[in-house]
Formats: sequence, structure tokens, C-alpha cells
Amino acid sequence: MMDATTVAATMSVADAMIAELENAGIRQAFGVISLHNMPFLDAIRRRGVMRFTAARGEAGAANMADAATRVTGVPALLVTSTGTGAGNAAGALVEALTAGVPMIHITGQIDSPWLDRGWGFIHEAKDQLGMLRAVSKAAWRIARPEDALPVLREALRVAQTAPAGPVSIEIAIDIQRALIAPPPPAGPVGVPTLAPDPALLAEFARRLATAQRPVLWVGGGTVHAAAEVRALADLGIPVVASTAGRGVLDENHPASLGTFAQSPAVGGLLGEADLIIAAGTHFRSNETRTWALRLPTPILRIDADPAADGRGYASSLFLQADAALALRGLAVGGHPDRTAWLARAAEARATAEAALRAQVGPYVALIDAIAAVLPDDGIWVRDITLSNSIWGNRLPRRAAPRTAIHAMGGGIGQGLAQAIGASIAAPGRQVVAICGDGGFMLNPGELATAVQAGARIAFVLMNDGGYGVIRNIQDAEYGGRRGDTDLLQPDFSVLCASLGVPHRGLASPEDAAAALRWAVAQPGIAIVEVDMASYGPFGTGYAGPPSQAKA
Ligand SMILES: Cc1ncc(C[n+]2csc(CCOP(=O)(O)OP(=O)(O)O)c2C)c(N)n1
Repeated sequence: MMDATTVAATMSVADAMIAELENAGIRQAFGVISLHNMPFLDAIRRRGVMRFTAARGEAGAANMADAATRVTGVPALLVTSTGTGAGNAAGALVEALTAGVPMIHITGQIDSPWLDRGWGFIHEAKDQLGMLRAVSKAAWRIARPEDALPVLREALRVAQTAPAGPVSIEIAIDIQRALIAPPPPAGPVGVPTLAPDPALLAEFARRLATAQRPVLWVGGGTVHAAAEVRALADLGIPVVASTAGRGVLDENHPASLGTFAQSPAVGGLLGEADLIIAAGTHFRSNETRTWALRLPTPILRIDADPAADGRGYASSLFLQADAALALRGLAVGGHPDRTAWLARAAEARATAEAALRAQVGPYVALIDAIAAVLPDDGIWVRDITLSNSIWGNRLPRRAAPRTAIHAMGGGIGQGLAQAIGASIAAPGRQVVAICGDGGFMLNPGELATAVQAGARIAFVLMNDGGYGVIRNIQDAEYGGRRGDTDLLQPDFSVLCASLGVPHRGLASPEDAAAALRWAVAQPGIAIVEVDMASYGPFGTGYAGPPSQAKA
């Protein structure tokens, strides 16, 4: 029997969902085409509003969507296939969840009459929704065509509401194809912003204004609060950033302590401070020597997430609020003259940076070469490699938020694809990415994606013939018993040649500046392969992430 709705039904659910995502400003989509997602990809192609990048695997596609979201602040779309396809994206979704990246993941499901029966339908996966719930901030199944748009709008809202995170939707292939009435134009999805409690905010402001030696610690929850953080820095408050908070305050600002909290010099400064405001930060293990780093008290903490209260460190006061709104309320006048304190902070920062430059030995030439070709709006992507743990998380300096990308969860092999997503979403901006040879080989198929998609990236490939981070841990903690860490690697120059990628070896510090200048002058992808055995050792070794055990 037909009712008025079925008569008017002329638009597929997939088309209507893509239109809704376009309304939300989404312009970048990544994925791998499959039987169970073709209605979405067909809609994207016919409508011509979004760009879809065909990755070689769902893990890479998810890393690309993650980085596109981090760089622009606008969610990107990930489209995967049912079962194995969605599972392939799971590791990268773990990273997006760790880093609080509000990307949208849509995956297929088998025809709804056969759902959840376990009869062996092609691509069927046991409890796919349970898997998606585990690796996403939230996950939904769209069970009926009329639920598609309300669920999608809720997903957009949940993803972007602080603490942000990736969301997943699974939808059966027959429901993707089902026709619904074209929806009337919808307004924007409201993303709630939590205003601070005025009395508590006033107490924070009073304490900050009377502190002689305050410090502000900013995390990834402040990437939209650069102006507010700058205003506080201008009041004579030194600012230290977490890895996710890099560039929120220009690292060239005189009050910037960069990301040097764990250095003895800045650690000493923290010991002298008489108050710390911590805004939008996790205080992650790798950034606090597994919470052994001594922080000053009182600790005044600001976070939209109530779970941040007492996370890692006990809060003296906790203000649940959007970081930008709260920090704006703190940047009010009447502060004491902090010239001497700022000079002390500048000295600590300079000491920390000089110590790091000494620690890296000959790699200081590489750092300076990268700094010279990376403009303020350039994007600095790092995989989990020795060079990132030792210096890439701190140098070169970054001047703006959303210009530094790194797998917060520590999973290797994601930097290659993250660089691609960043380049596609921010065309015209210089991307420089550093990867170890081990991490690079986790997902090398995406190099072909990069070339085909016309991405522009200067890769610095740190080749030490295997897993350097792990070798060092074997030396430090396993009596030097090395194994499973020496890798047969391809001849990268041949691999590059097979894809038409310009490749250049780098075997000595003297050639670093010229190699980087050469790389950024290439029109697309270029790889500078550092032969670390010839280039030379770091000044000081590295024995894995700092932990209490090693402290
Ligand atoms: C997904 C994942 N698998 C395994 C590890 C363990 N792991 C940490 S560092 C590392 C070695 C990385 O080697 P490479 O990329 O060559 O950089 P290098 O350590 O040589 O600087 C490994 C295997 C990890 N962090 N993530």
C-alpha cells in the first residue's frame, strides 16, 4: 500500500546523507570502494561537491581523513566496506579517538534481511557495531531509511562536541539504496559550547591575577583558542604546550616554552612557579614522564570534559568549560609586572632548546634544513620514529595551531597517510613529513595514492635499516638481545622510480640544506632518504618513552 511519503520518495538514502554532509561543510572524503558502499561513492561523484580520494587500504584512508580533519578543523569523511574493510580502519580510528579528531566514518552492512544471522553472507562480520563502538567516540546502526538523517545529524553533533572524536555509522546496503522524500533544507547541526560558571571563572581570574609566577599549560583542546592564549602570554604568563597544543601560542613568542616541559631546564622553571592553569590537556604519560613530572600547585584545570578533573594530577580547582570561553575570561587586566619571571622563562626555554640541539648531534643540520623550508603555515607531520621522539615533537618551531600532526597514540606507520590527507585538504601549503623506514613500510601502498591524488609532500625517510626505537629498548632493557628489528627493506630509489617519485639520498649533514631545498622544489611527492649509518649517530641515545620505571 502506498502512502504520501512513498509516492514522494525520489532520493536515495545515500544521496540524502551525502547532501547532509555537504551541508555540514564536509569537502574531503577518503576510502576504498566496495560492493557495500558504492551508493555513497556514486552519490559523491554525481553531486560533484566533495572530493573523494581512493586510498589503497582503509587504514590509510582513515589516517588521511584524520589528518584532513586536524588540519582544517572541518570533519572529513571516511567510507569503508563492511567487515574486513571497517576492521582495517580500526587502528587508525583508535588514533583519531586518542587525538580527539571529529571525523565521520560510514561503513556498509550486508542486506538487512540477513543481518546478524551468521549465515556467511559475503563481508559479514560478527558484531561490527560493537567493534565500531570500541574504536569510535560513538557508533550507530541505521536500521530504517527514515532514521538516516536524524542519526547522521546526531553523529555530526556528537563528533564535534568537546571532547571531540570520530564517530561511525553502519548502514545496510539495501537501506543505502532505499528511496526517501528529499528532505527540506536543514540548518546547521548545533554543536554545544559549554560556557564557564561565572563565579568559578572569577575565582580562577582572581587567583591568576594575583600569582607572581604562573604558568599556562595548553593541550589539543585549545587549538581554537590561539587568540585567548596569546592574550594571556602577553600578560606575562609563560605557556608550555602538549604535543597536541603545538603552535597554539607561536613558539617564537617570548613567553613560549614550546613543548619542553620534560627538559630539566623547563622542569626547573615549573618547580619555581606558584600556580599552573592547565587547559584542554590530557597530561599524557609520554609528556609527563608517566606523571612523575613535578607540577606546581595549585593546579587550576579547565576542560570541557569532566573526566579531566584529576586525570593524571589532582586538580586544586576544576572549571568544566570550553577552553576558549574560559581563557577569554581570564585575560583581564590588573596583573603584576612579570618582566623578571618572563626573562626567567625565556632563559629556561633557551637552555632547553640548546640542550636538545646538542643532544641530536649532526641532526641539528637536518632540523635547521627543515625549518628553513617550512613556512609558518606549513604542516609538519611525524611518524613514530627516533627522530620524532628525540626532536620532532619539539623542533622545528611551529607558529600556528593545526600545523603539526603526529600519532598521539604512538602507533607507527600512520604518518605517511596523514601527510597525504593533510596535503589534499590544504592544497598549496607545504607539507614536510618525517618517517622511519619501518613505519614507512607499514603502509607503502599509500605512496601510490599520494602520487595519483596529486599530493605535494617532502618526505624525509630516516633509514636505519629497521626498528631503531625498539633496538634501543633491547639494548637498554633486554641485555642487548636484538631480534626482529633488522628489516629487509626495498631499494627506496627503485620503489620511488616505479611510481615516478623523485628520490635523493642524504648521507652527510653538509648536504641537508640542499636536499630539503631540492625536495620542496619538486612539484609533487619527493623523498629525501637519510642513510643514517653514513650520516652519523645522534649525540645521545634514546631508550623508549619516558616512564616511571626509567625515571
Ligand atoms: C602499530 C605499531 N606497531 C608496533 C609498534 C612498536 N614500535 C614502536 S617504534 C617501532 C619502530 C619504528 O621503526 P622506524 O619507523 O624505522 O623508526 P626508527 O625506530 O628506526 O626510528 C616499533 C615497531 C608501534 N608503536 N605501533
